[in-house]
Parts: sequence; structure tokens; C-alpha cells
Amino acid sequence: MKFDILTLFPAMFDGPFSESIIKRAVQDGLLDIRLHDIREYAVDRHRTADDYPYGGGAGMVMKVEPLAACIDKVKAERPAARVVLTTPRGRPFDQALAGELSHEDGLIIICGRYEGVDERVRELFAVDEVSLGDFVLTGGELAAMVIVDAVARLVPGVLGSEESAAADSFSDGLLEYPQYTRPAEFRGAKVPEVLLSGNHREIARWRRHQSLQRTLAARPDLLASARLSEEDIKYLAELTEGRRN
Ligand code: JD8
Repeated sequence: MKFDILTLFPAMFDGPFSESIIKRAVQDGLLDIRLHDIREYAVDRHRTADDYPYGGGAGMVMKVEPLAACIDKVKAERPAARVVLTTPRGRPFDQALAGELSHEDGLIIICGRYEGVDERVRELFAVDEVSLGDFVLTGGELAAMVIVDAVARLVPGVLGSEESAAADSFSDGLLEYPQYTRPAEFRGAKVPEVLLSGNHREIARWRRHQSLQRTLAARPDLLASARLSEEDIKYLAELTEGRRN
């Protein structure tokens, strides 16, 4: 899968793609991540990438010419890629969108800065606006890193057979059960007995119940679209019984 990231701050991306799973996937040729410095496409003496907003107001706006020149260049190299613009007004990014994007041939991700990008970028190019969530970042770079990470791990071969995206939180729409490793007791805190029992049916049951409990407590909104069995529904009824709500 090919990622092309358009940014004024390419150095921000040095860290996250140089470690662990993403690093290995790049080395293995499963991912091709390229960074494009938008400032290199500014042709004036000062390589200006921002300017004052028409109509006045606070802050600066990312200029259209350098960004358009950069998009033209990258699109010529990647004609089949989908273009994504990170912005707080975009479609909320979630696991379903990550899955959708992972089937694309390539992604061109535009990182805005300042107060945002000149509106004509959206007008002139077929861009899909994507938001990480309802909070404010200083620019689109961190959002782009999150999108690359979440999409890349869904590309076949990126996760080893050890990992595997199938059993994740969200694959069945519930939060994950608690995890433990050795030692069996630490500072008096014990690993639940059932996990040491070797009874795999009981372990699976316990984990499912933990997932249901946690989802009910922290994210009850997820239960509406979770894939639940008759048993799950019974268990949830038991949990909510006596709460009288
Ligand atoms: C891109 C500029 C900052 C945004 C004024 C200063 C995504 N979930 C998210 N939160 N914030 C962003 C995001 C913020 C950005 C840019 C993404 C470019 N800013 C601006 C508008 C209001 N501030 C984001 N994805």
C-alpha cells in the first residue's frame, strides 16, 4: 500500500514510522510511505506557504498554489490514489473507515496547518475530509500519522500471525477483556484464577463477560451495534438487573 503525505513539517514523521510494526512492513516492501514537503513547491523567493485570510480575522491560511502544485505532482505519480484531507470538520475516522481505506491502491494525505487550507483545494481536487475526533490539534500531521498506523495494520501481511487484526476490539464491536502475563501475583495483585485453570471454555466465557462488563461501563453506546449472541444478551440483562434503569 502506498502512502503519500503532503506536509510543511516532514520531520515530524521521522519517529512513528521508524519503529516496530510499521518499520518492518516498510522494510518488507508491504508499505511505501513517502513524504512531500509542500514548501518545496512554493516558487517565490521566501517559499511562502501561508497568507492572511481574505475578509480578515485571526491567524493565517495555507496558500493554494504550493499545495496544488504538490498535489498535481503526486497525483501524476499515483493516479489511482484516494486523496484525504485531515480537518476537524471531516468525516469521523473510525475502524470502518480504516478498513475502507485499507482496500485503496494508495492514499494521498494532505496535512493542513495554521487556521486551515484555502477552500479552493477542496473545490479543485476530489478530497475526502477526515477528522480524528472532536478535539482541536495544531495541524493535520498527528492525524495523518494515526490514519497511516490504523490503515497500515489492516494491510495483509503487515501484522504477523502472532498479532492479527481479526480479534481486535471493534471487530465484534466490544471493548477488549483484561490481559495478564507473568508473574501470577505482583504486589498482592493476583491474576484471576480462571486464567490459570487451563479450562479453555471457562476462559473464553470469562473473557466474553469481561468484554461485556467493560463495554457496558465505559461505552454503552457500542452495545447498540455490537454483534451479540443470545447468551450475551442474557448476561447483559443480569448485569443491568437491579440497576432499575
Ligand atoms: C488539520 C490546522 C488547526 C483547525 C483552528 C487552529 C483532524 N481531530 C482533529 N482536530 N484537529 C484537527 C486538525 C486541526 C488543524 C488542521 C487537522 C490544520 N488545524 C486549526 C481549525 C480551527 N485551528 C483534526 N483531523
